[in-house]
Amino acid sequence: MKVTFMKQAGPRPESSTAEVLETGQIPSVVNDVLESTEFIDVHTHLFAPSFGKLGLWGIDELLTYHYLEAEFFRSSSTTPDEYWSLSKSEQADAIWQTLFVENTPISEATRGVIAVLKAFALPTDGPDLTEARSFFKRQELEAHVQRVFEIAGVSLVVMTNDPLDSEEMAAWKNGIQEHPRFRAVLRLDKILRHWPAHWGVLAAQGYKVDAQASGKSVAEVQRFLSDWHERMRPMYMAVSLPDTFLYPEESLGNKLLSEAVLPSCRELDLPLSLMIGVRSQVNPAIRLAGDAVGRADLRALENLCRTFPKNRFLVSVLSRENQHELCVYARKFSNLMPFGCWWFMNNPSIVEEITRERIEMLGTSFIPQHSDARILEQVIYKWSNTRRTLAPILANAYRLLREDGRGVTRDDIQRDVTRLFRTNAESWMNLNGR
Ligand code: FIX
Ligand code: ZN
Repeated sequence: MKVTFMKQAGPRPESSTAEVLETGQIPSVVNDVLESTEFIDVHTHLFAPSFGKLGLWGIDELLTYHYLEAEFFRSSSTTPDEYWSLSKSEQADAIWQTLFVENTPISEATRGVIAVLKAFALPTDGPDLTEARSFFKRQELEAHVQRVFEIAGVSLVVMTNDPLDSEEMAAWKNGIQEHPRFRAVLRLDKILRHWPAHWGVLAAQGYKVDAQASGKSVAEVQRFLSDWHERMRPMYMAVSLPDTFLYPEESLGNKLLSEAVLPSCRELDLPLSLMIGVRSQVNPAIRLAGDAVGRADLRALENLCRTFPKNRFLVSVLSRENQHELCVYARKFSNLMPFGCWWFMNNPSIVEEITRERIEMLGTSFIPQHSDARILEQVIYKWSNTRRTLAPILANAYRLLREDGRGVTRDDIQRDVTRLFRTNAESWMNLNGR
């Protein structure tokens, strides 16, 4: 029996946002709310303009994105060595020729470039990049950043900041002008995954650490983290972990994780982001494009959430096979916040599958997506893809809710979208408190 219902309270206000929507109205209202709500992008590799050349933007960077390089090497006879010997613009020309002229750009990453060109009314089927290059050359970066964020419907992006990267270290030490649209993150891969190769950098800065992370090393790493917390005012600390990551397990990384990083996160009231499942450099010849995915044993995450109940874990997993487990663990541990459809998961067909499952199992208590943008203009297509993919999923969830006996209003939809793309992140990262 189809249940129809009406809100009992008072006369029906004229087209108010509190009015219960007819089934037919739901899709357009969901679209409207998604389009009109500015999102927080919790994980990118973008840099504020004051970081200079560290921040990538423009057509040559868009085309030499490692997602496109991976696809280029599949469709071109050019060897990786030949490709790396080209200049940036020659590389971009080669990728445009192979993936956009000699082939139809129907992959997610190539369609992304087309969407960016369209957003700036630039030709999407030109034989070369002349017009696009002159357009980007004319842009003044700060104004361009504002325009790109406006088109993308993003109010704030969270960067990925490596305190052991020499270029970035120098930028921070010279004093970085804070930018209202860019917030920092303390990325700790070098400390937690490559200590043997990097402890020397801390020692050179006067921190009393050693190769075995013994003696004062743990306390000194904590001092290092609090110094960088002071300098960066990060939203969270972060590390990407291999598919082979286990916890507990005897390792330098796990020692520093449990004895230095997690205590510092508690002390500084910061979440720790774990991005789990990368198989690094399975094909080093294609550099950044050479990473792959592996299914991880998420019992490591189970053990961390249980062992450190006062720590907040922001988690994204790279393997499709780990997505359901992550949802289940999030139902078990309220100190676990799943976020995003990371990297090889960031394809509409898979985003759809993951997001449906998360709504069914977690309601609105997760962060659906992040862009992982490495080039500024990528936020335009990464977020339009997300809005396009999520609209029918949300509309369907509300249609089912109505069929099951409870109507939905525009206010309900706005509250849910705001929670999914803003307040979950704000509260977990304590954004407004920093
Ligand atoms: O570890 C990460 O933050 C990954 O997102 C990157 O390393 C990766 O190269 C990437 O760009 C994924 O989209
Ligand atoms: Zn990333």
